[in-house]
Amino acid sequence: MKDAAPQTVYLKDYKPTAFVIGRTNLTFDLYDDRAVVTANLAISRNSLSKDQTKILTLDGCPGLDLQGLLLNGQPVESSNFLVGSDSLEVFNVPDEFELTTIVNIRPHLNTTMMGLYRSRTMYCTQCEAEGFRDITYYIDRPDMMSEFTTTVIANSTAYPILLSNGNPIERGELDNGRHFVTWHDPFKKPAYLFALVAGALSVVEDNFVTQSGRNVVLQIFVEEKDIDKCGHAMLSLKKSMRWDEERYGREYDLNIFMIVAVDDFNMGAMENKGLNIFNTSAVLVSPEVSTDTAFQRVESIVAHEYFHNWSGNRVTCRDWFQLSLKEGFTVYRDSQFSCDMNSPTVKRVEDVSFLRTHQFAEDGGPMSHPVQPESYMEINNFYTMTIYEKGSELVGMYHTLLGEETFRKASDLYFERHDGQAATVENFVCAMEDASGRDLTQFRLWYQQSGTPILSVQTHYDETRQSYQITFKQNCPDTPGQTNKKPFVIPIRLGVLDHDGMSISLNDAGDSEILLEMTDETLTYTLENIKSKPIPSILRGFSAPVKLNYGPSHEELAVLMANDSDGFNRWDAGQRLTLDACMLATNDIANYCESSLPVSLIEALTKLITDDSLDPAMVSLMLTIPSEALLYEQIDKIDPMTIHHARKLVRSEIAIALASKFQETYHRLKSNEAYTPSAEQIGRRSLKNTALSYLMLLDEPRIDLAWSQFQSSDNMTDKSSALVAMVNCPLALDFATRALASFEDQYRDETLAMNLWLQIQATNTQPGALNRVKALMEHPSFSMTNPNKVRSLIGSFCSANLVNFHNESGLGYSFLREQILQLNQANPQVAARLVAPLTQWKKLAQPHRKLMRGELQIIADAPNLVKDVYEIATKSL
Ligand code: B3K
Ligand code: ZN
Repeated sequence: MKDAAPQTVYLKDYKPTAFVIGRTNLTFDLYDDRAVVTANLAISRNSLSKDQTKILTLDGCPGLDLQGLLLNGQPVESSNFLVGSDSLEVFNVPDEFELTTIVNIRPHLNTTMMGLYRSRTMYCTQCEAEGFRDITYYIDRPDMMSEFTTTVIANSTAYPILLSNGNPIERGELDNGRHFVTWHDPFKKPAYLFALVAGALSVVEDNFVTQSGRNVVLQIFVEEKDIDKCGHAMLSLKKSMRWDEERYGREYDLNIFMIVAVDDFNMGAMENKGLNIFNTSAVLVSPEVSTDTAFQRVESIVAHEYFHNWSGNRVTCRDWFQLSLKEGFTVYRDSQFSCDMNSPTVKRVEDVSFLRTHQFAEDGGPMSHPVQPESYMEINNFYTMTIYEKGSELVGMYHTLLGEETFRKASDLYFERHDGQAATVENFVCAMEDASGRDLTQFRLWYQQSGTPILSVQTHYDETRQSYQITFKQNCPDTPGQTNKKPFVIPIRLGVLDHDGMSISLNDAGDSEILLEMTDETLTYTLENIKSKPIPSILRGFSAPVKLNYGPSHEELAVLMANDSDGFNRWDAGQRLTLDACMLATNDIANYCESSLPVSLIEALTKLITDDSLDPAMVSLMLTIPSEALLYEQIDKIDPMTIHHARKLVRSEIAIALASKFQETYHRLKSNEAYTPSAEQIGRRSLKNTALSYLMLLDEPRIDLAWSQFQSSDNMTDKSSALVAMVNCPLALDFATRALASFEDQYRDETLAMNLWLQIQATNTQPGALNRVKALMEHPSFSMTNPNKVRSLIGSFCSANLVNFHNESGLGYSFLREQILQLNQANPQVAARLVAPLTQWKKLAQPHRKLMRGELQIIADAPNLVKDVYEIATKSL
């Protein structure tokens, strides 16, 4: 158990600071085994604060070894300051002064990947959320915006490249083989956006001319071996810069924009001003070692971090309760960008699948929290799908309600009003209100109430009156700390089809789609002059983040799937059909009954796969039935084995029923054209590999196709898809073993490809996965200190190999607990992320429930638990 429970921070306690740091001058003297950090801070009273305290309190951490403290150039007497474990207090300070601190820190011993640390041979930083205090004493909060000048000094042979935020203003040689570079960032920023990099890096350089004609130098720094994997990121960056000018009127502001790729990183990337630091997995790609998914991920993360330059950096957050202000908005911006660069429907489907599977689970679980949380123990635990993905949906709803033009006016207003400020969610809503003239009082509930609203639908057709009524009813389940929720504003995009699939016009103007704004608990919509019972297409484009409770017949779903003019709802109708099939199979298996697929489903899928006019990417998505994790969302007492077998049964039956179609499709889409990550090619590869995965489920699986694809393909998408297909096929064991060995042989030196190799084995659903994972932990390609590898092997096993993780022995759970406790001190953030699968214990059937809870309890009782893990474990019990 913890000695004392960590403190909770509350939104209601927000107060401006008593002092502000107008200017921050930093000097980093880097050595192999230490860094000496000198901070010279120009401090004065904060005019926004009434607090007249004479004590200056700076944030710090136990790792700061204070070597010197000067006030206006004079050493501060020992009676005039106090060093606490995570603070420095200076007494009797005047109203305006300069404070200099000199601290020694030990980056080479820093395994948390927060603050200043080493990744392989380089120095790098990660300061968001509260990592700057691990580097030096500071007022480390986002509303403390300061002008930074940073000098980095290091040995010129080991660290020829010395980077920080802003523009370089001076460089030179020093004694003892050392050199320095000074950087100045003219834009005031909070410390969480500070960055520093030092190392022997190679650079890919390009340039971009902004809409106002300024030239910006673009640089991507990587290790020499990766220099050929930067092209896609550079292209994505230039596209993002142009797109943000065109869609949001946002131009880049410094003369230089840098990206650095590091191997050891807790997340995807970080938007530090002018110096983005990226996980290598989010920047480096090449056709031979990276999948299509990796290419698309790079494009979207590069865009996301770049877009933060306005939504996050120029306008930052007042405090961490406003996190979704920058993250939700930026996710929305990057998803719009990806829609514009690729297929918008495919992107929407992917985003909604992710939201429904993961954010809905979070919202229905013990960590459920509003988009604007009211409290936290550890802010790093709140970089969640609710803050990011649900936050993005909220911005999307403004767009839907206000329309394109007004939404753009509102975002312009927001940026203009708050440029250079630390803003709040409320500021954003006000900008939306002021630009549109709408009252968004009720809309604010989306930020305050947690949980996923349920939208129930009932329809009634009156044949004699020829009228059709749709009644919507909303309610939102209780979530931790919140009961009796008020109704939300729910934008419902609606269309109506006749039984032949033709759109019915909904008003005199002949519109086939309308937008309803639901504000009360119920809403009834009536259509007159309807000749026969129609089929509603509800919540088109997933116009609100709600669960739809509506049970159309299979025939109606089949009509929607084949004819709805809204691509998203066509996909969704197909999902509902396959979901129903999986649920039926689950019941049949649980009751030891024979199970078979509804004929309507087979007919619908046959029609789908034989329609050449459709986008292959969409066909592939529609043939991909709901994941096990999504099925978990539909059930109260989850039995993982039954769900796994039911899903497998449905897939096998689809494979049998459509075998010849899959074969034709596979051969039709095989191609020799040179690889590009274009949406068209990605779509074709996706459908081809979906067909292959079905062909591997036949009684006589097409191992020949998989093997030859594995051997002959020149790109990682096809190679890894073939490998996955063989690894998961019980009859292809020998081939899978040979293929895994040959993969290892070929890509031994390609870190990212080897991570994929680990992941493919971790998600092998065949029995014995835990032992395979344990054996792989001894493999030279695995390392417990690299977050990517932990995620690839341990994370994937526990979150994406559910049938094995949930093995009734409970060994999967105890394995996870061991790994969490091992990482607890070394890397609190990675450890805390791993707890997620165990937090869902209440939804599982016995014995899983009891076993999972038992492991959570062991975690909660463990000595020296970091607050990251403590918060999640205790809140989940
Ligand atoms: N803002 C960072 C995330 C920081 C996470 C800190 N635990 C990356 C992003 O969302 O763009
Ligand atoms: Zn972000």
